[in-house]
Amino acid sequence: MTIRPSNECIFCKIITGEGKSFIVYEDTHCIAFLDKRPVFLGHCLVLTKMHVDTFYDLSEAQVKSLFVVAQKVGKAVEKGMKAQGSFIGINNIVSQSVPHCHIHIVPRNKGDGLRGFFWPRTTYNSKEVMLAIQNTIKKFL
Ligand code: DGP
Repeated sequence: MTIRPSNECIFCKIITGEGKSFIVYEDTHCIAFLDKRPVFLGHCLVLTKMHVDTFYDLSEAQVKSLFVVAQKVGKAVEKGMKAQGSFIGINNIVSQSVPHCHIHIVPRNKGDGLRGFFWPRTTYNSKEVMLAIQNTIKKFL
C-alpha cells in the first residue's frame, strides 16, 4: 500500500498540476476529472488526492469524503449529460490500470448498449453452496 503522492502515478501528476486533465470538481481531499477514454461522454473519475492504491486501503474518513464527492459529482454528471441514470464502479487490482484508487461515474441511458456492463451471471447449484459461501465470507467480518 502506498499512501503518499507518488512520482510514478499519472493521477498524482494530475493532482499536482503536472499532468493535464479536465477537472470538474476539487476540494481539500478529493478531485474529479473527465476520464480520457470514456465509456460514454461525461464519464468521470473521482479520487482522493492522497495516493492510496485500492479501495481497501482507504481510511474510514477517506471513504466518507470520497463517496460524498462521488454522490455530488454523479448527480451533476446525470443532470449535465441529461442521462437517465449512471453506473458507479471501482476496479481493485484486477482490471485496475491505474493503481490510485478511483471511482468511475459513467452516465447511462436505457438502450445505450452496455447491457448490465458486460457481466455474465452464474447461479448457485444449491442452498448448501450458498450457505457455505455465506459462512466463509462471514468468518472474515
Ligand atoms: P481503471 O482501468 O479502472 O484503473 O481506470 C483507469 C481509467 O483512467 C481508464 O478509464 C482511463 C483513465 N485514464 C488513464 N490515464 C489517464 C489520464 O492520463 N488522464 C485521464 N483523464 N484519464 C486517464
